[in-house]
Amino acid sequence: MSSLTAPSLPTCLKARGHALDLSPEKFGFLATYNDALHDPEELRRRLQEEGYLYLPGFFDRSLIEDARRSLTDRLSAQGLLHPDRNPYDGIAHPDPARRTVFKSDLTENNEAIDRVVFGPEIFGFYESFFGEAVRAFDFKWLRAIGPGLGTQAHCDWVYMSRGTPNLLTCWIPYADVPLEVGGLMMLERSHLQAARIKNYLDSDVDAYCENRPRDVALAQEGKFIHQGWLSERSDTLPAKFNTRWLTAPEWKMGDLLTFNMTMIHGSLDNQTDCIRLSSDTRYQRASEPADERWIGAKPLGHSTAGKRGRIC
Ligand SMILES: O=C(O)CCC(=O)C(=O)O
Ligand SMILES: [Fe+2]
Repeated sequence: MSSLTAPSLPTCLKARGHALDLSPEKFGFLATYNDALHDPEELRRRLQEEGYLYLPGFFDRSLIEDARRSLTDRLSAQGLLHPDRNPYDGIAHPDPARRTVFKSDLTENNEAIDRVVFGPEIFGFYESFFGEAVRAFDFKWLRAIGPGLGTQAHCDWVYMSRGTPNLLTCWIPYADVPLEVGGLMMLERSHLQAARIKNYLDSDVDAYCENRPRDVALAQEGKFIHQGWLSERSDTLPAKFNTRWLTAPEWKMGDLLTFNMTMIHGSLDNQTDCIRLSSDTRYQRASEPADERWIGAKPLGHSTAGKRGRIC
């Protein structure tokens, strides 16, 4: 395992508007695992130990650049980019009403994105990791995080727990992302403290109480029963879990980060006018059950059809 040399940190990094403690006990950088890329047993061991695998430069950069172009062209066509700037630069439209956050529609019928997230490199990697044929969720999560707040701290399990727990998220940036633009952060070894957040991990954002009128109304409208955040205050979590937030000194196009379902993660706020583009997609053994909300030509997702009622 090797760590990148620490860059000089910006004076202030925020999550959901709150400054993070950047002291070395509370904040640091992800270890890189490229040395074990062709040693699946070692990768499995490290994933178990650390909860994530960070592989800088995993993809050929040109594949990611093509995918980026497909995204910025679509954002531009939707009037969401700065009208006076080159679309490929991904500069947000100055009108705050056009701020983007979650933009999975950009991935529909998008060959350049499919080439990355369903391509031979990524499938080869997961097949080697799992030791057998794998499948991906058909649904693709795409973030186009404009200037402002990043993603709240959460574990992915609460959104996708109806299939195998042996499920991995793959986070891929379609931009070079310096710390001020705000990429993903992992709460170091938080998967080893999963017992502490058992009630949270047992929740399912699409489960509702049939005997609670508020829940029924939300379910019928296809809205979240609860949002699935572990905390709005990422800044408080290193002290609570006695650990650190880890991120990359600068995410680069070509990087891949994969992590397990109980790893606590969130993202930094975006302090610039550049939109941060990234996808998160999911991979598992093809032989194991898959969460029905995320597979098929038109995944149910969190819609009414994806809700599950019970008497509470
Ligand atoms: O990119 C983000 O801000 C959040 C991504 C995320 O939650 C994930 O990859 O599971
Ligand atoms: Fe997530």
